[in-house]
Amino acid sequence: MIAVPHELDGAYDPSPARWVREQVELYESSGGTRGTTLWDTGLPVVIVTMRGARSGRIRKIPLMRVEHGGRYAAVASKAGFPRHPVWYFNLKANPRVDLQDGPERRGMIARELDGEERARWWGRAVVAYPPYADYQKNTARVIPVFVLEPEHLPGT
Ligand code: F42
Repeated sequence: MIAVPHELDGAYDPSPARWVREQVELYESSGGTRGTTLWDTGLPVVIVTMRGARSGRIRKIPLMRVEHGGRYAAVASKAGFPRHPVWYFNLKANPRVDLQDGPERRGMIARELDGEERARWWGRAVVAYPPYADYQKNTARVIPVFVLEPEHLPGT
């Protein structure tokens, strides 16, 4: 039998930020049972695995869990930094990602939102993680919002 390589196979470069790298390690090594919340907030996070826009290497980032009907938002807030996080450009270049939500991992396609659809998902994001609203107030950029949709969503 011929093994079909998974699209997101390849060399993994852990984040240079220690707290980010350690959260990814704990989340994945525990099968999505530990390291699944943001510090002491108790609010859930997911892990998004993607391919780097320039290096082609594998990157993994925790994001707040914003789920609705089997789809997820990815909010490129970077705590209200003046510039987009680097991963924003990775998702634009390589929208095929894996999303791990607790023990479940699925292939997803990332699509940046605008207009009414962005506004709807922004509302859901702020409900899930209220500090997003402060991050938007503190930066001149409009914080990008992606929806991550399963490659094969039942009924679509
Ligand atoms: N960040 C958010 O933006 N939103 C969230 O909701 C969020 C939640 C969250 C929860 C828990 C947690 O632990 C972290 C959380 N973060 C959240 C932080 C998030 O995981 C990212 O760490 C953060 O957004 C910063 O992303 P970044 O891509 O800017 O990270 C930098 C520090 C980074 O990793 N840089 C790499 C490096 O080596 O310097 C580059 C990685 C990269 O992707 N390189 C690309 C490539 O091709 O490989 C392109 C390089 C280029 O120059 O174009």
